[in-house]
Amino acid sequence: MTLTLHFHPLASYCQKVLIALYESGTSFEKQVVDLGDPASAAAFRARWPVGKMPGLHDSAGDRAISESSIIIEYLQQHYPGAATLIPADPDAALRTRLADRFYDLYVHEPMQRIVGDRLRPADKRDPFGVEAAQGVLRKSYGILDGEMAARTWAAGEDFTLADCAAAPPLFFANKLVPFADHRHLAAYFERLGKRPSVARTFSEAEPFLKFFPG
Ligand SMILES: N[C@@H](CCC(=O)N[C@@H](CS)C(=O)NCC(=O)O)C(=O)O
Repeated sequence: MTLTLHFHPLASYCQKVLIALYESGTSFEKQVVDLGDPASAAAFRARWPVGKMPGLHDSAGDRAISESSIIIEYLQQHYPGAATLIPADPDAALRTRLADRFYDLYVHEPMQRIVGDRLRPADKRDPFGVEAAQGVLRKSYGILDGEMAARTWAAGEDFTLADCAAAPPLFFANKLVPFADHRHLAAYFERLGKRPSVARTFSEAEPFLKFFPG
């Protein structure tokens, strides 16, 4: 059996899955996708026509799995490792999935929108959309700051899927809309940065940070 992650070290949703893999100590192979290279992009799109990274290939059954949260769920179901990233308790699992959705929809998505706008040609920019995305981020920071006043990790006292989802977008979002006086959120982000799985993922992205338009 070989698990292959199709990814790029700078891509934030790929980082989410890398953190889960490192956290669990699951062995896997890496296949870097370069969406700027037509051959690499076409090979990736042949696996997942949506064309968004990451993708996981499991040689057992020749299965291709897409979408970061689903990949992490798949890994937990089929290759449970050192970490339990989705709690066995059904209510705790729902809280974890809710926090995962929150980070994807209300932190990751607006962060990507702001970055995407910076990558557009000057005459195609959307200041109104960027302002709206910045507003979503500020609102999310306020909600998260309140939550993190009483929590160690995103969904409670254990490191879970939700923390894998949180670290990458917070890293980039903080560069675009600083956490400012949201001190509980800032302290949580500092804890995340000290987690070996997160620190490793961020350090592997370091050589590519020059491409981030932040
Ligand atoms: N919902 C997807 C989002 C994946 C995503 O947005 N991936 C970005 C990289 S972080 C991507 O592939 N962007 C390339 C593009 O949109 O063409 C997931 O959770 O995996």
